Parts: sequence; C-alpha cells; structure tokens
Amino acid sequence: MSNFVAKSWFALALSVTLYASAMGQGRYPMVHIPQNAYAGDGMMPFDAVYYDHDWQPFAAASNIHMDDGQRPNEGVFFRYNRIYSSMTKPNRQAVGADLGGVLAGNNDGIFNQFNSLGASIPESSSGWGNRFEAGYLVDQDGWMISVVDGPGYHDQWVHGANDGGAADVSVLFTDPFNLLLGYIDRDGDGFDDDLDNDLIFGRDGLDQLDGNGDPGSDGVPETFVPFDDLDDLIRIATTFDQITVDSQTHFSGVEITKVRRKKRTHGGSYVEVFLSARYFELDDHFNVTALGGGLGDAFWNTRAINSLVGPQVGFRWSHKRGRWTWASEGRFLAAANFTRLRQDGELGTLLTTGAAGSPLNLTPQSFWNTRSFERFSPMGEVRAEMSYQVTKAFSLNAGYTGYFIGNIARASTNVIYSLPTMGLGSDTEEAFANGVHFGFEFNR
Ligand SMILES: [Ca+2]
Ligand SMILES: [Ca+2]
Ligand SMILES: [Ca+2]
Ligand SMILES: [Ca+2]
Repeated sequence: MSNFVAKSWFALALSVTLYASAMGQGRYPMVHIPQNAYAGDGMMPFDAVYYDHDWQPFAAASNIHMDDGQRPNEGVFFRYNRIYSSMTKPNRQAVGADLGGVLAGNNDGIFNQFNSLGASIPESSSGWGNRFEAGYLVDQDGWMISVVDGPGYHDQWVHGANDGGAADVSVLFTDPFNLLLGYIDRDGDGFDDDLDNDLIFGRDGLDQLDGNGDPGSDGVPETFVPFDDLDDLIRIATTFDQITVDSQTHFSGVEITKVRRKKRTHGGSYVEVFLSARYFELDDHFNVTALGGGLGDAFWNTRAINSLVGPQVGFRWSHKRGRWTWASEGRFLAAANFTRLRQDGELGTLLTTGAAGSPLNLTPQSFWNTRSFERFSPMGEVRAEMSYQVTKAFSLNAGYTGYFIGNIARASTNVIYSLPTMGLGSDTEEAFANGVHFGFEFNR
C-alpha cells in the first residue's frame, strides 16, 4: 500500500517537473527551434514541451465563451480525485468445507455438525481511494500518467463469545486421514464412553461385574482387555468458542498513456484516444481467528494477489459550454493476471492429543501454503463526470467511476478446509466495483 503512496508522490513530482519544464520553455518562445522539433509527434514523453502556456492559472476566467463546444485546454495538466465506491462480495462460500451435516461428538454430546458461518461472508463493502493524473497535451498529442491507490475495503465480523461456555461456532474440515477420530466422555466418569454398547469402554476395559462384584454390568469397566475398542471412536466436533472473520480488499495501479486528441466533431465535442500500458493490482485478504473448542486456538490467513498487466485502449469524450465541461471516459484492458495465493495458519494449538473429547492422533499444526497461476483477465473502466471551471486553469469535478474485472481470484473462495494443513484452490470469478469521485483539476 505504501508502495502506491510512493508511486503517487512520484506522479506528483513528475507533474511538477513537467510544469517547471513547460513554464521554463514558455517564457522563452522558441524562435530557434526548427519546425520538426515541436512535440507534435508526441512520441518522446520526457522531451521539453515547446508550448507557451501564457501561464496565469489563477486568472479570473473572464474570457468565458458561451458558445457551445469551446476549444479544450492545452499544455500540462494535473488532476486529483477522491473515490468512494463499493464492491461486489465474493461468490458464496461458507467458512468451512462443503460437507453438509456430519455426525460428530465431544464431551458434551453427539450431534450433526453444520457450518455455522454460511454464505453471507464477507458482505459487500465500501471504501475510499485516491487517483492522480498528470500529463500534457499539445496540439493533438500528449502523454498522461495515472496512479490509483484504493479504494480499499475492510470488514470484520465476530461470532460467538470467548467465555469458555459452549463451543458452538462450527467449521467443518475434510479429514482424509481420519485425524479427527477420538474417544469421548460425556458423563464425565473418567472412562471412555461405550458407543457401540458392547460393554468395552474404548481404552478402559470391559464392564462384566456389577456393583457387588457379581457377574453383570454397572456402567463401570473394571476388567483389563488387551486392546482398545475402535468402535467407540467418533469424529471429534470441530467447533470453536469464538470466530473473528476479517476481510480486506485493496485496488491499486498505474497506467502510462499516449493521448491523441481528435479534431473537433460537428457537435463541438472533442474525443481523445488513449493507448496505454497498465498495471492493476487487486489484493484480497481473508483472515480468520478461531478460539477455544475442539480445534482451538487457531487462525488461518489467506491472501490472493492479482497482478494484471497488459495493453489498454480507451477514450475520453468531452464537451465544454461556458464554465461547464461534461466528459465521459472508457477503458478496456486485456491483461495477463499473475495470481499468487498465500496462506499461513495454526490449528489446535491448545489440543491435548488423545484426551477424551480430543482427536486421538491430530497434533497441533502450523502451516504455510502458496499457489500461483496465470489467467487472462479482461477489465473495463468507465467514468462520467462534470467539471466546473473556477479560474482560468482550475476546475472542480465530480462524477462516477465503475470497474468490471474478470477472472480474478478472491481469498475467501480459495480456502481449502482440509486437515491437517488446509490448502489453496484456484477459483476465479468476476468483480464489479463502482462509486462516485470528486476532486479538482488543473488545465485538463
Ligand atoms: Ca464415560
Ligand atoms: Ca464399546
Ligand atoms: Ca462394572
Ligand atoms: Ca466394540
């Protein structure tokens, strides 16, 4: 994130440099410059801009023409937008493996266990971001650099109470190695319970005498047998006292754009065509902390980093009348999405392996998983806005920004709930984000 703040400052510094360069050149008209040295071909973004700004940015906008479709601005420009937007939630995915109901037990009882946290997590959320754009346009050609940092989305939910009471927040795990099997002691008599009613009590022997020492049974094993009754094993319930689910998503990116402004249309509008190289990142975190209960204390933090790189085409249509400019922009990015998934976590740090009510063979686990893959991710962006000219070069603006991103990996949908060390999937889906932006612009 701070990376992108740094990049944003870089963009700002670049724009100031461009300003200085353009202003310097503007003061000394370029009598000696041969015609073909003008920035008209626009292919050298860091050449000096041979353009006279007549630079009085805060001059009153007294020369406002009320005719429809005025000439657009030329020279160096800068704009800043604050963005507030919301984003679609990931596909439905319970916190837990999709197993339906599973027969499980612990020292409190035997029951059918279902995932407690169903399809509603995480919810859609909204957040703030920043966008900086700087560049220049002379005649019909120019360059632009655009940096976006955010929006960022953050949500957190807490389920259950960490009060040592009933551990009733349930998360199912697949258990291919039967590590969850264990003996239980529901009546608290210190003997494993005899689940198959053959009078052999798990690891604790045979009940063949009653309370008077006569043949019979009293529910208390007293006779050694040289084996454990494996029929008394049951899957130990994977419940927790309290679960905290934390979801964070962050957008960022940079694009470098060659701008070509088309000639004025019949209606007095202007169209700019964009050809860009764009980098866009969607960084998604899904962190779960689970305390108490059969597999507590535990956490599993999963992160999906989608790095989209590719060529982009776009346009800007604008129409100015008086102090008002109406503009709309569209962009289409054909990106390679280099996706990296990471996961670290711990399960059952408080486990007493083999105790009644705990798994017989599962020991406390810690793990680190990674996975990476590439996908094709199309991405579209649209904007529509109004700007109001305050002084000659300074305007305020407000509008709408929408994103559509295909084939991105989210963290929450790629958690594999499998014992002992969990895992990562490779699911991708589309995401849609939209919202409002507002800010100011200089000479755009
Ligand atoms: Ca018992
Ligand atoms: Ca038994
Ligand atoms: Ca007995
Ligand atoms: Ca048996």
